Amino acid sequence: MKKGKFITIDGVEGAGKSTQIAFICDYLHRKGIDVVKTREPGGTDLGEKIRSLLLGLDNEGMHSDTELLLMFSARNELIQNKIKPALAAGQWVVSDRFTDASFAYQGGGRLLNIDRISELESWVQGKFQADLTLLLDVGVDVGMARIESRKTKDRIEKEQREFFERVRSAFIDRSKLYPERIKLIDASQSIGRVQKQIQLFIEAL
Ligand code: Z5A
Repeated sequence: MKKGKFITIDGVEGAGKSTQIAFICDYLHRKGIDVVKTREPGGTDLGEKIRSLLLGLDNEGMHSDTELLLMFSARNELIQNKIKPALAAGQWVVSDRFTDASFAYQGGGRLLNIDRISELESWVQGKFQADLTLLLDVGVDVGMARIESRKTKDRIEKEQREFFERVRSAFIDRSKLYPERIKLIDASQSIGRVQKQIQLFIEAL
């Protein structure tokens, strides 16, 4: 069924995901590969509505379980209606964030039970996983400084520094757990150096 490749990119705020996704898509296009770019939460009409609920400041009292369930609801829409059809048609899919973010933000940040997140992962994904995950790792302070000039913070961005330290640690733990799939890249380096490493991983894929 799956003819294309599925690449995800993750990391804390300001790690450079959007910057590097633009590079990846351009690189794949130049190789003659038909690529679909998407993001989480979101990426479908319904998913983008769920994203607004998740990140909107009018939902500040949202329960952590609700947050987790909404992440996986949006993910189900994205997998079933966009990612799987594209991969079956031979396109490559590049997603700005995916399930590792739920383990990092809801598991690490919100301290939700990892087994429950794994249950949802099995339910929504079965054995479906990314072929390659690029984890851009940068210190929380460096990442925050990079996005400092943005005017507004969304509901999750308003969390305390300790929350993002836990998120970062959870991401690193996952890269140790799944070294074949998750490639940890030092994103404190220049944009060009990060690109060079990404290029090597994509070539290998
Ligand atoms: N979330 C969750 O909780 N659970 C889940 O399961 C999922 C998501 C899927 C979505 O936000 C939020 O949802 C996110 C996690 C949560 N919450 N938070 N907080 P998002 O992914 O849409 O947005 P973001 O994480 O806040 O991304 P970002 O702030 O846009 O960061 P970025 O895309 O990684 O960075 P960037 O825009 O590419 O770069 C930021 C700036 O740094 C820009 O000026 C660049 O030019 C500069 N930059 C980039 N790379 C470098 C290097 N290497 N050196 C110097 N400067 C650089």
